Amino acid sequence: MNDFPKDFLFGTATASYQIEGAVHEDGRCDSIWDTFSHTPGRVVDGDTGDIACDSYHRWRDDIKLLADLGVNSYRFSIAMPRVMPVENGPVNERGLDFYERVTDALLAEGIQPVVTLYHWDLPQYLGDKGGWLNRETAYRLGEYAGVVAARLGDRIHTYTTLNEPWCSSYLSYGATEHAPGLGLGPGAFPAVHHLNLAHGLMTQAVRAEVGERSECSVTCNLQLNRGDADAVHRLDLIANRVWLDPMLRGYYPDELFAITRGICDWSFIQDGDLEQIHQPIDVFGINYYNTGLLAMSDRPQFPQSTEASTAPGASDVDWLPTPGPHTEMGWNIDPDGLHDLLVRVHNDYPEIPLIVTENGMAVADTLETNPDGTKAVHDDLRIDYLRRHFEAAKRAMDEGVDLRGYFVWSLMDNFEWAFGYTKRFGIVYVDYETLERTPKDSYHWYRRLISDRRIPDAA
Ligand code: GCO
Repeated sequence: MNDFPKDFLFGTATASYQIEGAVHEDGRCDSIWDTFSHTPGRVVDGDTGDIACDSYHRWRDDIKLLADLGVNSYRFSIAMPRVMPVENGPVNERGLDFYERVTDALLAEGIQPVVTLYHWDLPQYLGDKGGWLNRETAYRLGEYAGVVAARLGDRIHTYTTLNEPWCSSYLSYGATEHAPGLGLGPGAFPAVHHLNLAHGLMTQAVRAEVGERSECSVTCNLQLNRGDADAVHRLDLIANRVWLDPMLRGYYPDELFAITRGICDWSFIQDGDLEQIHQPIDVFGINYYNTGLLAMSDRPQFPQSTEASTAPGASDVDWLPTPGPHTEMGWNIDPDGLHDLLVRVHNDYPEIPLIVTENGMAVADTLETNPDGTKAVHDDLRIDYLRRHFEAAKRAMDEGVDLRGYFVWSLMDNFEWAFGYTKRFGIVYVDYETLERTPKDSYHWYRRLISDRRIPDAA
C-alpha cells in the first residue's frame, strides 16, 4: 500500500538569492538583499549571496541531483533583478533565458517546475522608493509576473506569487532581521497590505497569460501557536488571517482592525483593493517548521527584539520558551503542529487544496570521508525530523485534508538569510570552499520515500 497518491507532488525547494550567486552577471541589478548582506552587522560573519551555491553556473548539476532523487517537481524562485534590472527599462532577455533553460531542463527530466515569483530579492531601485511601504511596488510586481508568465507560459506547473509575506513585511519592516530591516513595529502594516495587493495583481497577470493551464498559488508561513487562548487568537489574526481572509475570502477580519486600533488606522487600503486581492487560486502553500507558545502580557513590547516585535498588534502577547528538542535554529520540533495546522486551514477554508511548500531542519552536519575516499553526511536527526513530519501530513490526509504535495527545504545547504552560511538545511551538503555537492543520508532516505510513495520505517 502506498501512503501517497500517484499524482502527489514530491519535491525540494530553493530560492534564487539563497543559491544562485553570480550577482553581477548577465545584467542582474542589486536587490535589497545584496544591499542588506553587504551592510556590516546585518548577516552573521558578513556572509553574502555573492557566490552562494553558484547555482547560476551549476544548475545542470543541481538538476541532475533532482533527477537522481526522483522528485516529480522542484520549487525554485525567479529573481526579479535578473528579469527587470532597470527601472522602467526593457525586460532583460538574458535573465529570462536562464530561467527558461532551467525550466526546459527540468521538464526534460520529467520534473514539474513550481515557481515562486517573489522570494524576497526585491530590486534595489524599488527598495529606494520605499520598497513594500510603497504601494507602487505592488504594481511593479504585477507587471513582472506578467513578463515571466508570457515567456514561460504553461511550462510552469504552478506559479506562486509570494513566499512568506509575513517575513517580507513584519520581519523586514516591523523588525530588523530581514532586508531592509527598518524596525518600524506597527509601521509594517502598509507592507502587509501592499503584499496582499501584489499577490492579487500578480495572480491576475499570470492568469492573463496562461489562463487555467498553470496553477496559481501563494505560500505563507502560517503559525500554529499553543498556550493562552486569547494570545493564540490574536496572533492568528495578525499572522494568519491577515493573509488568508483577504486572499481567499476578500476581506480583512473586523477583529484585526479592532486589536490594532491605536497602532494602525489601515487608511492605506483603497477602494477596490480587496476585489483585486481576492482572486481565485488553485492551491495554497504552507511553509512549516515549528510552533510557538504564547501568553498574554501586560508589558508594552514595542520595540523589542523577540519574535513579538515582528507581530505588531500582538503587543500584549509574550512568546514563551518552547519545550525541546530544538533544531540548530533554536526552533522546537513539533510534528503534531504540522498536522494541526493543515487540519485547521482545511476546516476553515475547505475549498482550497493545500501543499507543504517547505519543511525541513537545520542540523550541524559534518562531512565525513569514507575509507574509499567517497564522502558522506550521516544526518539521522534530519531523517527523523522529516519522517515524523511526513507522517503528520499523512495523518492529516487520512483525516480528509486535500494535500497535493510536499517540498523539502532544501535541496542543498544555502545562504540562510541573516544566518548566512552557518545553518545547513540541505539534503545535499555544499562545501562552500569547493562548492562540491554531497548527497546526505536524508537525500537517500527521501529517494526511497518517493520511489515507494511510502514513508520508510524508523531505523
Ligand atoms: C523561509 C524561506 C526560506 C528559508 C527557510 C529556512 O521560510 O524563511 O522560505 O528561504 O531558508 O524557511 O529558514
